[in-house]
Amino acid sequence: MFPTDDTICAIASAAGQAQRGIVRISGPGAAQCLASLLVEPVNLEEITEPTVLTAQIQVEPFPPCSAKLYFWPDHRSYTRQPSVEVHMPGAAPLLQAALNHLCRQGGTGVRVAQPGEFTMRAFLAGRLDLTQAEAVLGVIDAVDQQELSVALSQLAGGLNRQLQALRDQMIGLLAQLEAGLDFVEEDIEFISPEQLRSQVREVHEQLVLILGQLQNRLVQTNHVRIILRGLPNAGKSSLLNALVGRDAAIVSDIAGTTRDYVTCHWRIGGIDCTFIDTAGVELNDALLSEIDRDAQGMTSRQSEISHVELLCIDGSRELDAWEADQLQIAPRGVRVVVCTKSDLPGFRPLAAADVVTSHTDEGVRGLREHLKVVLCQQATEGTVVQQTAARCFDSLETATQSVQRALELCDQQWVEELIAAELRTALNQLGLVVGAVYTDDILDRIFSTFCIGK
Ligand SMILES: Nc1nc2c(ncn2[C@@H]2O[C@H](COP(=O)(O)OP(=O)(O)OP(=O)(O)O)[C@@H](O)[C@H]2O)c(=O)[nH]1
Ligand SMILES: [Mg+2]
Repeated sequence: MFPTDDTICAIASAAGQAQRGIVRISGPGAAQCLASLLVEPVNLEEITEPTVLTAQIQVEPFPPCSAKLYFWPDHRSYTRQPSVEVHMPGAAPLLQAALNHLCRQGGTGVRVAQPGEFTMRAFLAGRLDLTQAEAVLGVIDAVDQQELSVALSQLAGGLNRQLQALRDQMIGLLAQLEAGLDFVEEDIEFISPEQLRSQVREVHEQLVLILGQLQNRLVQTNHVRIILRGLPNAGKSSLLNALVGRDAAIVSDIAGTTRDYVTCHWRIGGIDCTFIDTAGVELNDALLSEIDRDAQGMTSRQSEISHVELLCIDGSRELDAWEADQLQIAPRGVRVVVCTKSDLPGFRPLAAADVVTSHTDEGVRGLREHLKVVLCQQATEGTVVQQTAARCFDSLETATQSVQRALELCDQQWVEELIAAELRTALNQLGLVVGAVYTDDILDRIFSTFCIGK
């Protein structure tokens, strides 16, 4: 990791022609660097407040020029170190000469900053968390208004506040659980089972929400994975074939036709998708062969890595208990409920479900349009900077799974220790996201993508 006790300087304005350019300095020697630029000496030691000066500066071999000098003499700067910003004429040779001048005459140990080093100092000094540091880059890289608003809101601490509140809640819960474990002999109850369950559920709901936001963000740049799920014979494979307009999967009236999963590429509304047709969900594990069990395992794994779920329900027969259950559970990502076989007598649609018959192209047209809207919505609904979404997805997923396990444990007795362990795992993962726990490797990966001067 880079040292933080020396003085760094860099050109902070973009390359190219501009009327003004900015040179940025941070570290204990910032005031000395500033003094070395001034034509007329100023007693900088007397300045104790963040101050703006207008003065003549000179860097060899150029004649003096006028500059605005922003001087933070103490910790009230971006990096929480003495800092200076020199706003001067934007000519590239002049800015480069200023940098050379500072490294040679700004005092001992002044050097050119590495990419992202100012923001890394801000992070290490506790001014920003890692998600905000990534938002700095998000602001710089934003290509449209939407991306800029997302990055600005993350920079202002949107995601940070959400995560911090969650961490506080989990730390509080953990403290109560651990106190209970310490005084287990005395039979003191620090938190009732009902309170515990309700708080763990709250944490879980929040995590699922944030995970959904990250997933949405990833959809924008990655291939979208759409999974078809449902009971055997629900019409999943038929629906896939009808949607893509070819026989991608085998269809038959024998329940259990699809065993391995089938993937099929498709492009809709300018977005690349992969459909994943899965083996119908089998509920009685005891009756399954080994191959069927493997197929069920694959369905679950595919489900975990998909962005959109098409939950297929055969509308020509009564709603099954598993289907009713699924409709009650909040989906991991986006879910579209589809009632199949609308051409059959006795078909009864579910409220708010798409109605299809896979026997005609017309029968799936509505669903195709709906999918297009859902995917386009996703592509514009990002609430998290792309880099953060990519870095934090795994951590947040692990945290969510741990809290989910903790929630399941809440229904059992004498498991406080196990619940505490799950919460600790989740906390640790959230710590990685905000940077409460970090490694040099993580910092390197994040800050090396910055440009110099930021
Ligand atoms: N009438 C009618 N029959 C359909 C429709 N969709 C599927 N079927 C029939 O339902 C049966 C099961 O269809 P599949 O598409 O193989 O069902 P699946 O959900 O993939 O089944 P598994 O792979 O076993 O899980 C077949 O006989 C299909 O012809 C539909 O829209 N209308
Ligand atoms: Mg099938």
